[in-house]
Amino acid sequence: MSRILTVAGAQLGPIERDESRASVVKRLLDLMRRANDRGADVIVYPELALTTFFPRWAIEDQAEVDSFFEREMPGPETAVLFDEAKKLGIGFHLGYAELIEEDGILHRYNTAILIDKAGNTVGKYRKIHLPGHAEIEPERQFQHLEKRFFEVGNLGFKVWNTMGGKMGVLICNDRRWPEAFRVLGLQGVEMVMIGYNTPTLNGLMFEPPHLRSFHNRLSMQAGAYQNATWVVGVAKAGNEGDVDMMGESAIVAPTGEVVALCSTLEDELMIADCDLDAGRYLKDTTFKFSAHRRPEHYGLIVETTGEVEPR
Ligand code: CDT
Repeated sequence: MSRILTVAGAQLGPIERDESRASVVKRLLDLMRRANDRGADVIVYPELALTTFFPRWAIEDQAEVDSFFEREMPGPETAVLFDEAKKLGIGFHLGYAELIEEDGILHRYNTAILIDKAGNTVGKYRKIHLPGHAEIEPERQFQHLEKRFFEVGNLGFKVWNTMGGKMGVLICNDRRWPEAFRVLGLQGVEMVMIGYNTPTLNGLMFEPPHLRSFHNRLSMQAGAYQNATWVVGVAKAGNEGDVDMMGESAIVAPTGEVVALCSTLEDELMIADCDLDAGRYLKDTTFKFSAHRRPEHYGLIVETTGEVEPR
C-alpha cells in the first residue's frame, strides 16, 4: 500500500450568521469536487465548518444557540456531503457543533469527525482546550464564549489507523498546547488534522497581528517537528461577523517545514502529496521516545500545580 496520502486543506472564507446550511454545504461540495479533480485522497475542512463562529455573540435565546448545532451527523442537510464523498471515494474531516443527548442529558461539544474513503466514520474528537470565557466580558472588542456554549470534550486524544496511516485530530486552541500534540505523538501519530477559527486581533489587549500569525505557525510547526508528524491546519478566514479571522492555512511536514500555504482569506484549496513515512527517520533517531524520553524525571523538575503564581 502506498504511503503517499494526497491531502487537501479546504480553507473557508467567512460564513455569515444568517448563511443557510444548504449554502455552506454547497461551498463544501464545490471544494470537495475540486479536491477530487486534483487527486486528493482526503479533504480537511475547518473547525465549526457548517456555521459562522457563533461564540463571538452572547446569544441569549437557547433555540437560536441550538440552531448552530447538529443533532445528527450525517443529518438532513449534511447527508449530501457524505453521499458525494462516498461516490468520489474521498475521505474528509469536518468540524461542527454537536448537540447530543446522553443518559437523558443534553451535551454540546465543539467536535470534528474523520470519515474514510469508503464513507465510514472512523474517528470523532471533542475539543478539550476551550479558550475564552463563559460570562460576558464587556471590555473585550468581541466575545469568545466557547466556555459558555461548549463542554470540555470527553473523548480524549485518540489516533486512528485509517487511510494508510495513523491519524489524529485537534481543534484550534488545542494546537497551542504541547501536551495535546504529545499525547498523539506518544501514539505514533503520522498526521494531525486541525481546524481553526482565530481572530487576527486579541480582543482583550494589543497584540500585533504579525505576532498572532507567527504563533499560529509556531504552534503547528513545533507540534509537527517535535512529534515527527504531518500537520494539516485549516482556517475559517476573513471578515466574519465584523471580526477579522486569520487565514494562513498550512500543511506542515514532519520536519516542521511548510509545504503548502493558503494565500487568500476566502474559500481556497491547498494540496500536498504527504509521504506518511517522512517522519520515520525522526521517530527512529532524534525523537525515538523509547530511547530518549525521560518521563520518570519530569515530575522531579517542577511541582506541577497547573497555575503560575500571581505576582
Ligand atoms: N477557536 C479557537 O480556539 N480560537 C482561539 C482563539 C481564542 S481567543 C480567546 C485560538 O487559540 O486560536
